[in-house]
Amino acid sequence: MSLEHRLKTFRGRIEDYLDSKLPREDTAPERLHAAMRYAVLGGGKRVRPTLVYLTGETLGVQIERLDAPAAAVEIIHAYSLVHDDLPAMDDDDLRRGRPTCHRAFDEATAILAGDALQILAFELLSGDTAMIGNPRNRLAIIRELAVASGTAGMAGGQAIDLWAQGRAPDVATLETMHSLKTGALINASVLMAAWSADHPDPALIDALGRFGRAIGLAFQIQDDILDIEGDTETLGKTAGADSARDKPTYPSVVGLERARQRAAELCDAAIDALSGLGESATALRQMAAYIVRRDY
Ligand code: GRG
Repeated sequence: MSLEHRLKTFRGRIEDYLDSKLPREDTAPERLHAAMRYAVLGGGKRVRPTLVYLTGETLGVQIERLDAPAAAVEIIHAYSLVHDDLPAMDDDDLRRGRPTCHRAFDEATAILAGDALQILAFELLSGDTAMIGNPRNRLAIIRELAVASGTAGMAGGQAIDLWAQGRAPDVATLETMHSLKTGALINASVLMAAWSADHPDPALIDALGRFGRAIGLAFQIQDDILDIEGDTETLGKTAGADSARDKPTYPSVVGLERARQRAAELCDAAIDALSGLGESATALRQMAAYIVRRDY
């Protein structure tokens, strides 16, 4: 099966699952539920759920075990986009080709929708009956997502991002910011799937962690490149927004050519990390290449 076919299949599966788990908009509080559904079901590439499914497939994990982790990471991602777009943060009007959540609803509703989505992710992980039964593994999954979302992950990276506006950080600081803000959730997607296996081998977790960290950083570098080279219609968000806001990006700090090289190096490092996994990891290797070649 080609990577494109897999992406399509997993995208369809996660759309249906998310739809079934999000609170319905005809139940109270209707407006809040409508905003939550708008934020999550409004498109998106579904890269993080796909990584959960692909990693699980590589390890022979039953797909039903992966639905809740895949949904939880996408829900956290959706909440982060809602909050990131708010006037107090990036103040964006366009996301996934439509008005941002606070534009479609209002600011207070968007804040609350983000908060409720964050909680919903952990409600799913703590209550889903199809996930791995072993409580140690389940706790590891919950912890993986919690750490990746908090100050040692996404929120911490966002704090550096806010600090960095109008400054000129060095490459190491920029890589830390990118790895935390974006890489941590991508890495967590891979590791949550690894913890869904019956007996995850520590060496395997280590290898997948190296893979996840490399593609996580590569993903944000490619995002920075697309902010320069992409167009608003294809991206579904405002192209050039980072430079307009005087935000340091990989290309603004090291130049476009070096940014491309670094993304390619990280793709190679990710593929290298999977050397012990043989044929079963072919789709994950293809995914690493997709992440640095994508055009939106
Ligand atoms: C308020 C505690 C607190 C946390 C919020 C706002 C925030 C923390 C973090 C923002 C993190 C963020 C928005 C990172 C950008 C990551 C990124 C590259 C987003 C775009 O991801 P894609 O390309 O988007 O996967 P789609 O739309 O395809 O899902």
